[in-house]
Amino acid sequence: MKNKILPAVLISVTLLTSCDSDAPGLKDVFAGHFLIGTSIDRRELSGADPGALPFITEHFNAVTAENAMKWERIHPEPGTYYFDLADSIMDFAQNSGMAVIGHVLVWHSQTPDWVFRDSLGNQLTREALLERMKDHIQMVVGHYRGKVLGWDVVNEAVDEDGSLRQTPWLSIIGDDYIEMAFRYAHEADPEAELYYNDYNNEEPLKRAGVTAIVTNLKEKGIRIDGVGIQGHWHLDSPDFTVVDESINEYANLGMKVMITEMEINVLPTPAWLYGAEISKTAEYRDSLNPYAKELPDSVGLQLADRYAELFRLLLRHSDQVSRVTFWGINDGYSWKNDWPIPGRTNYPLLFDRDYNPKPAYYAIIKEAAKLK
Ligand code: 9MR
Repeated sequence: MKNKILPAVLISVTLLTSCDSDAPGLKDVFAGHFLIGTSIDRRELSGADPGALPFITEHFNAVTAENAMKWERIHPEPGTYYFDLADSIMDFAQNSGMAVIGHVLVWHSQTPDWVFRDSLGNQLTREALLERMKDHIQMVVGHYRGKVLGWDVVNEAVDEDGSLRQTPWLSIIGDDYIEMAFRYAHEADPEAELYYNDYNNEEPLKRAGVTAIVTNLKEKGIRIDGVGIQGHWHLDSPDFTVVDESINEYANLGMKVMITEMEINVLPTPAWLYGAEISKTAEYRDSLNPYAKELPDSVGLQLADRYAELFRLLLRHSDQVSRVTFWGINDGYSWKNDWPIPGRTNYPLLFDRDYNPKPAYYAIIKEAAKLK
């Protein structure tokens, strides 16, 4: 927005926030309500973009490794663990006083095929796969014991209809693979919070599936602290009333609720590609990439309204919501530039590619200011 004429509705917001600094740190604005997180990956730490790390410490007090702790990265071959990148994230976060979220222990995606097979290529037995899951969790959680605020223990285990997703974890181990993962994680770091994390789990059917998992774990006395709603959302979907209902429903089960991977897609996208099922993609077409040069002000304002609505809701639930994490530091870093359609220019976050705050940033700051 720097050199543009601000739309009239925004001038008051900008004046309101410009007295102490150009753009107060989000973490300070929402202090006392919830942690404000971001994902972080190799690019931010590499030094290639010198603005990245100072920007992160200015605005965020929680980080989630976008990819560095996933099985295929941290444990790509049997018996071989690569902790370097995840360790750098940990060091950066600790030196900056930020909370670290571990992401992720058990997931169907970004998990190498060998995990489910023996050295001859045969499918593992239930016992052997449980052993392998336990070793992995002990090694990774154990490595960061005492340093991670909480782990996404199981990710995306529920289908849209609320049933358990068909994965090798489910077919080889059976329904109890989820509870076993939580048991192993708790053994490996008894102090760490443990979360179930998913996308679209604000929608009623999927929410019912997640509720069943939480209820089962609680009935068995297995530790689970929270539910992550990823929040890969759009200008026109979901209707945020489902988020409102979901926060209440998960919180009523005693769960902390977190929005864990949030962004709001502004590009035309077929509804069958909503969510985050990364095996689904569509081909690039210019008509699906209408803002290749810049985001029109009118769409920037729509995005601001959408974020304002969302943060009004989250602030209303701030006793139930413990963290809100954005999936990317600025528009240039968002995975939404390449998924579900590769090569697009998307604008789903609060800051543009030069770290300038967008109208959406000022809109959520304004929501927090109303409570002061
Ligand atoms: O943002 C991540 C992207 O860089 C990876 O290529 C992708 C591959 O699976 O994973 C993205 O993050 C995913 C997260 O770990 C789990 N929920 C869905 C996210 C978007 O796919």
